[in-house]
Amino acid sequence: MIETIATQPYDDQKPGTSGLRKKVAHFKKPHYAANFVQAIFDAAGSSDGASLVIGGDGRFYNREVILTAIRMAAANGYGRVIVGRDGILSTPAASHLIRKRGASGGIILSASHNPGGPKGDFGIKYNIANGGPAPEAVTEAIFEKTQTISRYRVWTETAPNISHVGETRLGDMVVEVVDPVADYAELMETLFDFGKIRELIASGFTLRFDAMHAVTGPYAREIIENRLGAPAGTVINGEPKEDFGGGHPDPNAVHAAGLIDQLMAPDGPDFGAASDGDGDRNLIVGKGILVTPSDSLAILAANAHLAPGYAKGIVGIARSMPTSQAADRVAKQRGVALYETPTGWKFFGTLLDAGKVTICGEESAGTGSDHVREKDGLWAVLLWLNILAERRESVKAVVEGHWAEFGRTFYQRHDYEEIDARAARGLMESLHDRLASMAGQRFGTLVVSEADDFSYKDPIDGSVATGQGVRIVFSGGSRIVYRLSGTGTKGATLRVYIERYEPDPAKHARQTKEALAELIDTADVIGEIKKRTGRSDPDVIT
Ligand code: G16
Repeated sequence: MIETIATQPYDDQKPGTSGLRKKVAHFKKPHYAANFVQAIFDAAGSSDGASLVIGGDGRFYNREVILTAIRMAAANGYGRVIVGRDGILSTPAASHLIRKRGASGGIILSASHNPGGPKGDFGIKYNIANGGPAPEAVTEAIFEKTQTISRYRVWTETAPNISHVGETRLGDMVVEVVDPVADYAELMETLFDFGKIRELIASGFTLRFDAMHAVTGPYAREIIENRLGAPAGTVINGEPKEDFGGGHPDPNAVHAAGLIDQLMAPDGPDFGAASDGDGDRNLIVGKGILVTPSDSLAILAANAHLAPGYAKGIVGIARSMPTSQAADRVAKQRGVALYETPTGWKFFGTLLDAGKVTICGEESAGTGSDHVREKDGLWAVLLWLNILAERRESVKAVVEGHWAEFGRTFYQRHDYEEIDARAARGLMESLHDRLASMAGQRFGTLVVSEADDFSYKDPIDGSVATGQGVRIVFSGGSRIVYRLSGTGTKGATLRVYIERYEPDPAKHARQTKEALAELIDTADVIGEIKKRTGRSDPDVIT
């Protein structure tokens, strides 16, 4: 039976860069999650008989919200929900399921790389029928619905057990519980030469995959250990935990420091990788070398043709604006298009659907292709392994070879976390006010050639996104970009992205910090970071 529950709007349910993210305690406020789910259903339009995919990264509160969402889907006219066993689906696996099963969309419960547990973060994200994150027009419509909501509908009976694969019913709706890994693993086998990678591993190539106690553990064990023959124990921290084992499931130099240390040891493995809370981010590290996400994108784009799924070559590359311009040089040399989009995977969807690009990537450890409509952590790891299996060179040799051919782009992102939101807004406004007078100004040896606030017109659907980050470009092409994160849950996070191109191979071995020293100092001078935030150093450098 359908029950209609009276509720009242919350004024803070505006989705950020990737869905709605808040502290668990915030999500536990009366009707908070249900309001948002109903707003999704109302904004998504007709659900009559449609299929909906539901899953999450297994974090604390995942199961409760999934069971509520199932009961609400039954009361809102869906014909079928497809849910991962125990509520588990990595973000790329959910994207694949939506596409494969022709679902009208999907609800993904995750706060990605943010910490989990009762004191951690939770999140709800809606993906549309192409498998990708809802575009701005849809997230705006969801937000509008949250502002006027007065009731939500829920099926009165409890939801069926989601711990066993199979089909049951809730009212007129079928509840189909699926193995979260099977379809995804099958897709990976169509893209990569598993035989070649198996041979590489059998020849003594050693690797380690850190699943950070997050959702990728079961996927990595099945693919890397069972299907590719890596020895048991290759996947570490492979049990998904509600609080990620107390860790911060963000595969970067700070939170995956243990893995990186292993790879820096002379007797360490040949290849290391990690993924985040919901399995869409990746970290790639070779023996003695950490690969930046921006370099990884460029290298994957330059070598993708070595994997069977991309043997015909790529048609284009898209990167988010703050991602380094290393991929642009690959696109130019290969004669394929390069698109520069705002931060957020949702901006790649139209380009992928229109067949304009094959590979996309972001500095925030995301890379992916047209196989799904999300970034995909394990996909990046498997493409790297396929490339290494073909080239039979070390990661270091591949990276240095790439720099020798295309030049090196030194790159760092500095994050100032949980700063006062007003101070952060003031900093951005001040930059904005000074943009018009910036060109021609000199800072040490650096001369500003252009300064703007990035805006983007989607070449496919014509939609416009403004205020996407302040860019200061210097003659010679070096850049400093300032923007506020759209994924944090406390205060504001200022991100400062710094890059410099170095064509001369004799200078490629320099330390990044050294190569960027003048730009790093200048970033503080122009951004007035210390003065406005009181912080003298970033919390995280990636
Ligand atoms: C999300 C988005 C990415 C974005 C990242 C960082 O990733 O999907 O497209 O690059 O956030 O965004 P921000 O700089 O606004 O914090 P994830 O892995 O958190 O879903």
